[in-house]
Amino acid sequence: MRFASWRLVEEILTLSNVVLELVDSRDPLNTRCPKLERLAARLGRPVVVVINKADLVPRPVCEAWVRYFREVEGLEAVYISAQRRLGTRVLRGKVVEVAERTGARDRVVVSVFGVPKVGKSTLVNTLKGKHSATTSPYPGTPGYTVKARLYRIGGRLYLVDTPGVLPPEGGGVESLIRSKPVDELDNPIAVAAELVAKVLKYNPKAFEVAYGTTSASAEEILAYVAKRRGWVRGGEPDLYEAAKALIRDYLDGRIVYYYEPPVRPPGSPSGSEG
Ligand SMILES: Nc1nc2c(ncn2[C@@H]2O[C@H](COP(=O)(O)OP(=O)(O)OP(=O)(O)O)[C@@H](O)[C@H]2O)c(=O)[nH]1
Ligand SMILES: [Mg+2]
Repeated sequence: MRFASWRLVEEILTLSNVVLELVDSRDPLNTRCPKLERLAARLGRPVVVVINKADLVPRPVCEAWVRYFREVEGLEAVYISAQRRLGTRVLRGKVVEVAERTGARDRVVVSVFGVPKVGKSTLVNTLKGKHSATTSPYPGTPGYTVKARLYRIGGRLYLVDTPGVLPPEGGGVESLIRSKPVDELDNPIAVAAELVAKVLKYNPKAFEVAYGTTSASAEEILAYVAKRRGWVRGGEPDLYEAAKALIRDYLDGRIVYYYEPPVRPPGSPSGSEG
């Protein structure tokens, strides 16, 4: 997996008037990128948290996450479904509003960042639409390693056409499944088991809906997936292939769960919540 170097991230941030940080609506806290947020803050670039895949999560929960980011974390936020093209008008409006507040004049340059598989490419394609073929190279900035181009995406808005792929932070299963291609995971069965446990904690019906099995055992779920897809090795269901398929299904948005935002940022000293 090719992550953007932090030097490149810094260069793109420097060119941007507004920074979009995509997160997965199913688990916003573990798919965000605090290091990007800190770097953008240091460079004085406003971040809009874009809660994507909102089609997978009830709308009131998405709205609660927007309030959480705004009120608890002090970050602008919107929710969208890049895939279904929902919320993109609100997103454009938010970008313009933020850009105006920060004094951007003629051209508003927008960049897209996020950990793997949060939907960056889908959003870039959605924003580019059909009639944004016009590109212009970056304004004369010698020394930039960025070869990316700007796409005009309507009005004064320009998009940096290469999204920044950021390394996942914070550990946990989200980091594991996003740290390398699924085929290169050292132990996909163990990773899938961890993912199954996490998903079932929030949505006991997730695998019934996704696959049609009511089992709550990771091994049984994997065996079920393997049998259903005809993956058998030496007479036994091929759990290894099933594990990789399950992780891919999750990343592709075919396994659904959500949780409510906390009252305070995780790890904050005050209060009793864990
Ligand atoms: N349900 C749902 N799925 C989405 C949405 N946006 C993207 N996806 C799916 O999520 C998966 C990853 O989307 P990409 O656009 O490739 O994500 P990315 O962030 O560019 O991924 P990398 O380039 O690998 O870092 C794909 O299977 C998409 O179809 C969305 O709004 N809703
Ligand atoms: Mg991509």
